[in-house]
Amino acid sequence: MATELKNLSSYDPTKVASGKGRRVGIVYAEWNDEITYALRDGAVKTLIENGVEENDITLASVPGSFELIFGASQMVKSGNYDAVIAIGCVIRGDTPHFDYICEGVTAGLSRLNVEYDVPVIFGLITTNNLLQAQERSGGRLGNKGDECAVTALQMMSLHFDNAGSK
Ligand code: DLZ
Repeated sequence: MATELKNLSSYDPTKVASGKGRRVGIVYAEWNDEITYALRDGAVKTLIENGVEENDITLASVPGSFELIFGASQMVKSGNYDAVIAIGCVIRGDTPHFDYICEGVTAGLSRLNVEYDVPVIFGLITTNNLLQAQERSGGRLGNKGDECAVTALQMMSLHFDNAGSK
């Protein structure tokens, strides 16, 4: 489903696992900080609304989205978190830099998810312009930070059911 058809902040609270007792690390990029701060704040608010203690949320800023890989990696390897949310915003410019950063961050965060036992949530907004980023960071289409928080809550309580129990 395209983001245009889904508000990033809407979710069914009855389907979201409680975050009570969970520890969450949030690493966010300073590049495009108008957007990333709004995403970060949305994630924190939604985690707290769903039971995560404020003291169990750790924030770390990195210069740009490319550094999210190292930041998330350090958080994962620390063993201190049940989930890590990586937040950044890459806006397409006139050079291929956009593609390199997006591909690098996607590959780096994907690798962490495969190699370690802590879910790393992909909170990277990739847009063609600033307006599209604003629409996804608390604007018309909701806040991707909220969506990342809900995803983290779900992934921290991932469990396997027998098909017969459904
Ligand atoms: C260099 C760069 C550019 C052009 N654009 C963005 C962007 O839109 N969003 C973002 O988060 N970071 C950008 N960066 C910075 C890189 O992620 C990285 O911090 C630098 O390449 C490191 O020197």
